Amino acid sequence: EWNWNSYQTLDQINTWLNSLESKYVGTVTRIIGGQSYEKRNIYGVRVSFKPGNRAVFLEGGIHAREWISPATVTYILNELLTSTNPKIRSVAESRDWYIFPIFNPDGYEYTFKKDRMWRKTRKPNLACFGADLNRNWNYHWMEGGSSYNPCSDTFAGRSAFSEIEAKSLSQFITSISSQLDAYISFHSYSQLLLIPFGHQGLEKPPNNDELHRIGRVAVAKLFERYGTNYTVGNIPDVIYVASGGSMDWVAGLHKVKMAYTFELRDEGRYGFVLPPDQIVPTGQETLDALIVMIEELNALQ
Ligand code: 0X9
Ligand code: ZN
Repeated sequence: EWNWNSYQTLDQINTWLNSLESKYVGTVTRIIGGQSYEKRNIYGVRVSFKPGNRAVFLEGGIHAREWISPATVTYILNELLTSTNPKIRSVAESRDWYIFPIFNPDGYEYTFKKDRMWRKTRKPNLACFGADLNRNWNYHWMEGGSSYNPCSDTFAGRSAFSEIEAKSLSQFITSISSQLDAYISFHSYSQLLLIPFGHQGLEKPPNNDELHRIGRVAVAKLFERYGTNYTVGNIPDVIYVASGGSMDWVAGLHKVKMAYTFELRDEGRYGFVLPPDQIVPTGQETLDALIVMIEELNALQ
């Protein structure tokens, strides 16, 4: 049964995404953004309330065990479609939305069937399986925080875009890149709002100060709902050096002006195994933050 009181399986999420097209005819289009090693389609939706809007991309589930990510992304998608709150409605209708709850379907399925703590994709490499899908993108690939060891949880793949999930999704993102003003990626856990870039060295986005300012506004708004504390900063400053991430590729190559990564709840008490009764509160506070981010983005142009 579809709800946000429990974590939903890959099939449940894909069935729900598919159902939206006929429920919101003319507004929601189901998209196949890429393919996985085990030949699954990577499904998403485009939500468009009116013609001519520029777009925002929401990415979830690149790391399999971070279940709160797809749950939050589907929560946000549902609110964008159904909320009657005037602020949410006005932000929702100010943008086209490309929303992909699960970038790594093989890994997500594996966490339900075999190993709750699986992180990577599932393609065999020598003695081990999978690459870290957030280390495989072709922007400063393998420049810190990645491993050459196929058995490591941060294995970057044999080369940039060696993994079909990253390769095919990157082609889709390139095809819509001229529409994109924002790319927001959802991970867990640690309660951080991350700003590019993750590789070694000192590269910062050209609008770094603006991204910090908007980030602080967003986490202040997030705090207002339940008192959840977030820290904002460039990746190496608040978490660790990590190269080859999707957000960095979008920001660095396509120069999308707003790029953030949320590390959602919690701070480690439950970690990746966040109790399902925290899905709705996490969704609400994260939506609060997202709405002010897009209001700030809309005020920029
Ligand atoms: O290590 C990661 O990929 C992320 N942390 S997690 O615990 N969810 O695995 C941090 C991502 C940093 N983002 C980029 N390098 N773009
Ligand atoms: Zn992650």
